This record gives sequence, structure tokens and C-alpha cells, in this order.
Amino acid sequence: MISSFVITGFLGVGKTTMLTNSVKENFGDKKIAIIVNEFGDVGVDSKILKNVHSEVLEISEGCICCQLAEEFEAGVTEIIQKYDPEIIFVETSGASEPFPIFLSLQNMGISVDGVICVIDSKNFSSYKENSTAKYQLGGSNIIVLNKMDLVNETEIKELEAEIAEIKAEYNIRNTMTNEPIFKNYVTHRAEQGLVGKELFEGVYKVEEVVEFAQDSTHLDHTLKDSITQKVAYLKEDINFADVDEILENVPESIYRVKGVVKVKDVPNAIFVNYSFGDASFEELLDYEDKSLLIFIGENVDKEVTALTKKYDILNVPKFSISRG
Ligand SMILES: Nc1nc2c(ncn2[C@@H]2O[C@H](COP(=O)(O)OP(=O)(O)OP(=O)(O)O)[C@@H](O)[C@H]2O)c(=O)[nH]1
Ligand SMILES: [Mg+2]
Repeated sequence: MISSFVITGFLGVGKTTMLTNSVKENFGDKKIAIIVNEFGDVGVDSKILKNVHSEVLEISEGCICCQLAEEFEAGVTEIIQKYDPEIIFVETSGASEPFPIFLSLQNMGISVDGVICVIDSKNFSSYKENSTAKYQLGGSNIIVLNKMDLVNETEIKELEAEIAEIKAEYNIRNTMTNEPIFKNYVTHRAEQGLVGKELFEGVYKVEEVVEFAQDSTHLDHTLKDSITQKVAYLKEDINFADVDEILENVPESIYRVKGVVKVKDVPNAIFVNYSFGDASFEELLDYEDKSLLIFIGENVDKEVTALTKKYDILNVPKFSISRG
């Protein structure tokens, strides 16, 4: 039987970083396939993941938990037929809930060995009120407290207490029996998504058939929590400092920016990866397309328009469709 892990967690918490840094390390001897569903219709994560893993399937332009169940199942079937993986890792979009994906995998006869919720330990308080973030915790049985480098022990203790509370309230239950689907959960700490193999070792396997679980309450949260995205393009004649300046002036309501940019003073294109005020950059070989940034958050239309007025190197296409 093929086994799988679902990796959930809010926007920018470190899901892709975990897949990049931990999976090959721990499963170098296995045939791994990765499915990634990204919020934002430009597949930045799949480009990053393809640098490290050979079989990466990207499902973009929507959320696999509400609109794309069929596309997701077709993608899983395709990757199984083509590649015959032993383990499938699914990175859900930061705005998805894991439970419907868990059900889809189970319905396809794939064993779900764990639903991993990655937490941004530094920025948890900025996003913990978001209902999707709460359901992500409730629907998982392995919790990874990531970005440990940015918090101290007192903050970690507070975080663990808050998580335990949310976890208890939002735990996914079987509506027939009212029993929690996950009888228990484990918490691991991580930096740069690095975790040991024991995290994945199948003690958490969910044997129960969970068709009756509480998924009728699943709402279209992408609309409810009004997280939207907007793509903006950058002019060609720019330097790295120009990009950095824009990132330093991103308003708080935009908590995630991703993109690829080409600048005059760096030979290769650069991945831009910004979440909650912190940015990281990585060089990328062989990128021939335009320089672009995807802004994700609340009030995105208004805020990105304001940024384009302030920085004339940044512009949005006149007729673009914003997706939730
Ligand atoms: N300081 C610090 N930064 C981290 C750590 N893990 C990840 N990051 C940074 O956090 C940002 C987001 O990481 P990703 O792995 O892209 O996050 P994600 O959860 O896949 O994001 P989405 O797919 O957009 O929801 C990047 O800039 C990473 O470099 C960590 O442990 N410490
Ligand atoms: Mg990602």
C-alpha cells in the first residue's frame, strides 16, 4: 500500500522548507512523489521543490480542499501510474484545510500516515484567529513548531499552551460517535523545517474509516477569511536594493510575498520568499520569464495598488482576475 503524509499550515510557515530540507534527508532510499497546491497561480513552490525532488506535481489556481478535489484525485492517479511512488507528500496551500485531502487520499486506498501541521512559532499570534489556521491544527496529528530560531523558551511554552487549547476545541471528530479522529498528537520543534525520521514513523497511522467525520461543516474559507492574492510585475532595469525596499514597505495586512525577480547586480534570477516581515532570497538557475511578485493577504487589491503608486518599477496588469 502506498503511504502518504499531508503537510498543512498557514501561509509562509515553512511547509516547502520542510519538504526541501527533511524529506530527502530522511527518505533518500525511497521513491518519493510530491504534490503541491499553492495559493497564488504562479507555481513558485514547485520550482523550489523541483530543485530537490524529481517527482513534483503542481496543482495551482485554486484550493484543493474546496474547489479542486477532482483535479487532486486525477493528479494522484497520474503520479502513481507514471512513477509508482512508495510515499506521497502533499503540501496543501496555506489557505486549505487538510481534512478533505485526508479523506480523498483515504478514499483512493492510500494510507495516510500522518497529517503534519507546521506552525510559524514567531508569527503564530498574527494568524491564530484565522479560522482556517484553527482547522489546520484540529485536522492534524503531528505538530511541528518551526522557526525555533526566532523565539525563546518562554514564548515556546506560551505557544504550546495556546496550541493545546485550539487543538482541543477544533479537533476533528467523527460525527456518529463524537470521538476524535486523532486519538492523540505529538509536537516536535524545528528550525528550517528540519526534523528527524522519527517524526514520520508510522505510530500515528489513522486506521479508522472516517467517512462520517465532520466535513459537512467545511465552508469556503478562502472567501470567508478574505485572503486574496495579486500578482505584480517588475521592470527590467532594477537592482536588488529596489526589490528589498519594496519588501521593507509591505503593509502588515499583506503577510506573504513570493516571486522570482531578475536584477542587474545579481547574475541569476532570485526567489523572493517573504512572510510576516521577514524575507529570504535564493538564486535560481534557468529562469527566463518576467520578474514578478505575488502578494497574499487581506485588502490586497487596495494595498498593492498603493505600492504600485509608490514604486513605479512595480505594476499590475490592467485586466487581471484576482482569485480567492
Ligand atoms: N528564520 C526562519 N525562517 C524560516 C524557517 N523555516 C522557513 N523559513 C522562511 O519562511 C519563509 C516561508 O517558507 P516556506 O517554506 O516557503 O513556507 P510555506 O509554508 O511553504 O509557504 P506557502 O506555501 O506560501 O504557504 C521563507 O522565507 C523561509 O526561508 C525557520 O525555521 N526559521
Ligand atoms: Mg509552500
